[in-house]
Amino acid sequence: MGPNGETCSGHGECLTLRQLAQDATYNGEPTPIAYGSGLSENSTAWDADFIQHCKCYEPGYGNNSWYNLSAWTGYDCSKRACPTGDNPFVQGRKFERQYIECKATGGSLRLTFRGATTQPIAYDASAVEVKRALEALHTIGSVAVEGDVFCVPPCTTCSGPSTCSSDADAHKACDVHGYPLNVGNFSVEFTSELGDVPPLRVDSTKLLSATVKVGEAVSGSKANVVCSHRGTCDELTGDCECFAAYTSSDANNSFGLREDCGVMLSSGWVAGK
Ligand SMILES: [Ca+2]
Repeated sequence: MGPNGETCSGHGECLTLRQLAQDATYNGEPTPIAYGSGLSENSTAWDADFIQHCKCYEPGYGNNSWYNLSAWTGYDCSKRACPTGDNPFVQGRKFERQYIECKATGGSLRLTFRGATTQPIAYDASAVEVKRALEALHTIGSVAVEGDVFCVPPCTTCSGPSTCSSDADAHKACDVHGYPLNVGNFSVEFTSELGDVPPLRVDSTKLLSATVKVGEAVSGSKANVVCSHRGTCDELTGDCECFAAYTSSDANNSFGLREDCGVMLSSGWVAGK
């Protein structure tokens, strides 16, 4: 109850254990569980529909926010989660990078990350269009996408501007100067979601003559800790109060918009203290 008697402080919904198990996630990935399924065959999970608990809202990235600080937390959803970041003193940790190999002659596909699904992405989309579709998800803040054309068949020999000598369907695999493009071979680097993130899921049912493969090129290894362990979390506001000399980073040892205390202001400033 909130101070005015609202369920889950007005920032969540009250669910039974059975419902909560159906909504379960692992590393942000939906992983529904049948409550009581671990019990022996003839037992009943007596409390499945009696015990209730709050499931707090986690709106994620929305309203053009640059960092995911909008989650509510606490047993009654009365507290705010603070931004997370990498530990600024550990070198060499990496953002996760996944590859998407795709060949198709038409249609569109959808990508799903941590339970959120994009609008249809055209088979011949550019890297900018793929990036825009992914960043529109509430589960992703920012990604870096590389590649030229998403899913068109490759061209062995480009014979002129946007012209493939061997395959009429592959004309989009040649650029306006008559050079082959990097097709069907995209990489997606997760620059806001830290740590080992779950794989992108592909719905290719609307793609024509498609083969699609998604995999992990680099497993994310950055820490994903509250206020980068360089500040304290004000649970009323969801703001990090950074220790002296630390400020907002980009999770990559530079200044950024995470508000996570993940970068040092300057070593000279510290030495002068
Ligand atoms: Ca991963």
